[in-house]
Amino acid sequence: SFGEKKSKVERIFELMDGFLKNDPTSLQNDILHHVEYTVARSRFSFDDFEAYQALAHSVRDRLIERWHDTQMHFKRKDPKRIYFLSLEFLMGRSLSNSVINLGIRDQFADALSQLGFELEVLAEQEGDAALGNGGLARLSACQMDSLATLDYPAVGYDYANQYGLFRQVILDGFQHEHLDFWLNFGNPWEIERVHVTYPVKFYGTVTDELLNEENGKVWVPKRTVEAVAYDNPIPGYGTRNTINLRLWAAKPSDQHNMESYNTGDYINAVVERQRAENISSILYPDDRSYQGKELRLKQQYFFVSASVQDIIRRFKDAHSTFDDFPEKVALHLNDTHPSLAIAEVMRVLVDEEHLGWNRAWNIICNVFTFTTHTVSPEGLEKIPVDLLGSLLPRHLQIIYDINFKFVEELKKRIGLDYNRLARMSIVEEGAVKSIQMANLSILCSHTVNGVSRVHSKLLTTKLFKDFYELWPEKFQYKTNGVTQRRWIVVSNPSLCALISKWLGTEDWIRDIDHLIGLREHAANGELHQEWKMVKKVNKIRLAEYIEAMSGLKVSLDAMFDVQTKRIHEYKRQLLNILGIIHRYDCIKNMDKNDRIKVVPRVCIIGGKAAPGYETAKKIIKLCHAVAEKINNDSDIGDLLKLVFIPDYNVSVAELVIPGADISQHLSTAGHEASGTGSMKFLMNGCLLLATVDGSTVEIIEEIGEDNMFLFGAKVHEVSALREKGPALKVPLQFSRVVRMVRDGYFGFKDYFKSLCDNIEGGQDYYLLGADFTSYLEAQAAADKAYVDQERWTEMSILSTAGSGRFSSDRTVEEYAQKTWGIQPCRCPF
Ligand code: GPU
Repeated sequence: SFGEKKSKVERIFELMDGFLKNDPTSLQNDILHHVEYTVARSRFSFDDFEAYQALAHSVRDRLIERWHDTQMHFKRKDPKRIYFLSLEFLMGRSLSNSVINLGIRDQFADALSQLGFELEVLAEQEGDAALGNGGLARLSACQMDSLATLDYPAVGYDYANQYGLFRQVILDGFQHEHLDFWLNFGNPWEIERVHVTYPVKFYGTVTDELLNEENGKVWVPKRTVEAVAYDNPIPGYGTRNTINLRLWAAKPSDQHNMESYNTGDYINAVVERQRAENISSILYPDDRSYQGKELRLKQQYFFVSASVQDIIRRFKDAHSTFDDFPEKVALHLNDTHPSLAIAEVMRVLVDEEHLGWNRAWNIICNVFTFTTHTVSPEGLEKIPVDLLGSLLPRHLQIIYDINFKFVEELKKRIGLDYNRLARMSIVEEGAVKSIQMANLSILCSHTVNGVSRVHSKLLTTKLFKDFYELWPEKFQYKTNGVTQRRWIVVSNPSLCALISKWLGTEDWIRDIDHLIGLREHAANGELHQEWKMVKKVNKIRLAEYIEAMSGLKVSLDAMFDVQTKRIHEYKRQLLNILGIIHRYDCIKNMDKNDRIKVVPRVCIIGGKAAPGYETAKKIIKLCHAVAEKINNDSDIGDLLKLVFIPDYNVSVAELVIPGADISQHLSTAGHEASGTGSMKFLMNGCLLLATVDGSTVEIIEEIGEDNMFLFGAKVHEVSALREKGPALKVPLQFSRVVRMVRDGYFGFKDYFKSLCDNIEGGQDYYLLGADFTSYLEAQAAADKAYVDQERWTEMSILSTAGSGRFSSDRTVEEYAQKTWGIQPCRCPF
């Protein structure tokens, strides 16, 4: 009847007049609703895992509201966006992080307790999202958290791994790799976007016919797979902004290989199409080493191509000319892994948008930025030309063309210095002709970043010296950082509360500069008491975990000494183990009176070895063999224990780091680009025992040498030491502990032989022998400091207080201003 017909919008408002509510009853209703209708269990009977799922879906609903608002806001404001391309994101768990960032942790905890559940217990049900290997991958995750929190209009892109990083299982002290079926039980944190898909093409030929110089060429690909978007909302803290991490999953495409359908071979056609999914099934588990595998290249191109199509589609929705592209788009290459994006954008602009080479090139040079995470030339990706030419023939041509013009230009600038031209060329001639992806990335990016000051120095004086001399203005560095939301607020709630109490504010969670305020209380006896209590709580948590895992009981009075990170020769876990053997040997030879003075230690080591990295695997075995001996020696008791924590990942780190008294960062100087683990320990009031390498150099400036235990050769001393070869003097103590391993004191004599050979007789590339004495001295200094608990506690407080500079908020702020040229775009509440 008249006047009663409502508009669609009115009707919608009538039905949904606002956002989901966060009072206890609403939250409980939502959780039960998801138990019944999403998880499909009876609300009268569901277990912890099902409760977690229902809870996660209730949180997801709230994330989606903010995510929608943020995307709408960005769309309306159309700011310049940062597109963060990374082959690895180590997100870990999402539940606790999400409820904290949404500001509804306590509400959920209360609501759950009335239903008979504990938030912390349910949070343990979640598996880790391990779409990455180590530091590089976790850095991407920390930076996403900071980008969201600081209201930057950012999108992260990667491919969606079906299996994350392998699960490390230890049997008889040996590492075994098991598949991580992390998606088998569903993933409430992702949103499948069946309508956001793009075809990604491979193989085929490029027709010779040149449309004309301006219009580009025609690539006739032979295979197509479909990229389907899976969106992962990343909530900021203290803001409504919730940004997107878009992951692409490979699905069979209709356009793929039509002939096999037509020949009637239906079953084979289906099986072959199904193979498309392999592209996004697995994560390569070897960090820092490049293998030239076709599948890896496919993964890189797959996610890059889908992302570039997505970015260009979004741009074209709002703009009519590509000349505006650099004002709206910053494309970040997180290491060289996504650097095919350069050739892909060029291909789209030239071949599909017909902009002409020069116009396209100008655009390229103004949108790309690049960060490199390595210090070693061997770590740089080189893609064999044959491989690239067969998989992506047009991209290879484009790279050749870019290189041709570059080398011509270079000859004009530097003359015919053929050695230098060869070093700088994107195409490397040699036994295997290949594309030097770092050179391509440097050439095409307007900014090239290192990840610490020392790293940057090594880049400009060694690795990329030639490029630096040509374009000094391109080179910058942004010292890495980690997010205090994950590494204090989520992982160490007691410390979080204590910090807020003493600072009188929670502002440090959003603005880390406040943390420095702890310094003025560093000598306060009352704070000392509370600080020690917090450490104790975290040590108890860790000790319980160790006992549950290995049956080993450890003493809470002992110093918890932790080294957790990927196993690498340069990170020198072996130095740590040899130091432990030395300690054991000393204690064994002490009389009663001296033993009383020994500071008891629980040495904790954890980390994964790349499956094909034999030496790293031997180091893991050695750790177990030594632990077996020490832990079963009743003569030693609580004076020394050694524990290997298996399957170290983000959630294990959240447990281990807050419980550590001291942590070790032992890389041979000049080998760790930055190191970010140390920053997490630092935030948690853990003292550092470290070489003067990577970001430690800057940490020293904040914390002061007196509050850390430093040792070892400095960056500039390393090469001279190496040159000495067999003439290099090593201390007797070193030879003695190596001999114990060689002689089979810990068993497995033959198996460990190569480990010993690697570090003796002039073979000791990572200088374990050369650094051994000063390492032991630093350890002795740590023991001495631990005896004076008040002094130790003060050092611990000063560590946390000085950790502010190592927040990823600072890093991201620097990137935004100096590299990406982006502004915050805050969604109204
Ligand atoms: N890093 Br290259 C990785 O974790 N994986 C890699 O493949 C490469 C570097 C690390 C660096 O080793 C570490 O020093 C740095 O802190 C981290 O990247 C983040 O920049």
